Amino acid sequence: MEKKNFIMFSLCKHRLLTTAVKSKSKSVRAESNRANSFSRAFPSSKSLPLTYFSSWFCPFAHRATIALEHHHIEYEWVEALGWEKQKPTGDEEFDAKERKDWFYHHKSPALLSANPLGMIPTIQSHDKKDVVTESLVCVEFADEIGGGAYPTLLSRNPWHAARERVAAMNVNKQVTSNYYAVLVRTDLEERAAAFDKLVAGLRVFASELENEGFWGGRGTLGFVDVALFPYAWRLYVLEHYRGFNVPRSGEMGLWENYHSWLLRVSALDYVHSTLPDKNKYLKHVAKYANDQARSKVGNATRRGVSALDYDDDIDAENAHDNQ
Ligand SMILES: N[C@@H](CCC(=O)N[C@@H](CS)C(=O)NCC(=O)O)C(=O)O
Repeated sequence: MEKKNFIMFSLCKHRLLTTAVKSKSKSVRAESNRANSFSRAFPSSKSLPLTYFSSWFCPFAHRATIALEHHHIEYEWVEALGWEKQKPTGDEEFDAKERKDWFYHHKSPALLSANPLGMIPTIQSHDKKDVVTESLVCVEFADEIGGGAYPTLLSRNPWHAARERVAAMNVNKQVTSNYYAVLVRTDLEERAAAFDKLVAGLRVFASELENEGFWGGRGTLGFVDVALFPYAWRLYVLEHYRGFNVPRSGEMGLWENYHSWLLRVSALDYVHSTLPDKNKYLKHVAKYANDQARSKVGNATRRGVSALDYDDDIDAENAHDNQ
């Protein structure tokens, strides 16, 4: 049903990255009646795909990908972030004898022109006039342009939707930021404390699961599920690098419910097709686990604040510290 073409674009450092252009076939769109609703939402860009700056490894972007796929929204995927090892040039304001194996992001020029912060996910309109950033906002955006052929991820009931937004913010606070803390912090006790907080966050999430459904008793995938899933799916890396395991069972079936939810979401066709290769992702995460990653979330976590509290001005100063 889906066709993937590959185009190339050149990066600022004259590098080349492969960019997957992903689009839904016309028949799928006809089937879902989405074309009509799409043209209602975007009268000037009728059936022209969105540009989706993303990256195969990014759990934040994974949220946006799932939301776009859920609604069968047509998009062009631009693989916009890469990594490169940098050696000191001698001009740095730190001792060039320090380690030389830090990884920095290089970014597609098109991403930087759409979003000067160079963050993904970033969704850009076909005419390049509008952009959407921030993963949770991208998920809501997908709901808004989805056209109604598929259930919205955020409840239509404003009371429920408000509760879901708060729960998703808690996922960020309790799970997302502690995921990075467990990987990046070097103090063993801090790592263990961060993992306990992460498990506490999963417990709060799982307390809203029923046997067969999704968060909050929904019958279909929802906003809070999408907020957590990319992290929940990636927790095997904490077992691998740190030896920390999410409980398999206990607490009156809470953990069994949690794991069956994880399997249920992973098994949805349109989610399954978005999962990265497990070994490839493990290798990618080694940069974080070995204190080599110099990304915004990595730098903020090393500074001892939430991964989401990145601040380029402060973090640029600390970027070369090992702690
Ligand atoms: N708060 C953002 C965080 C997104 C984020 O940190 N994305 C990472 C990739 S996983 C990024 O774009 N990093 C660029 C950088 O570190 O310069 C969101 O929810 O979308």
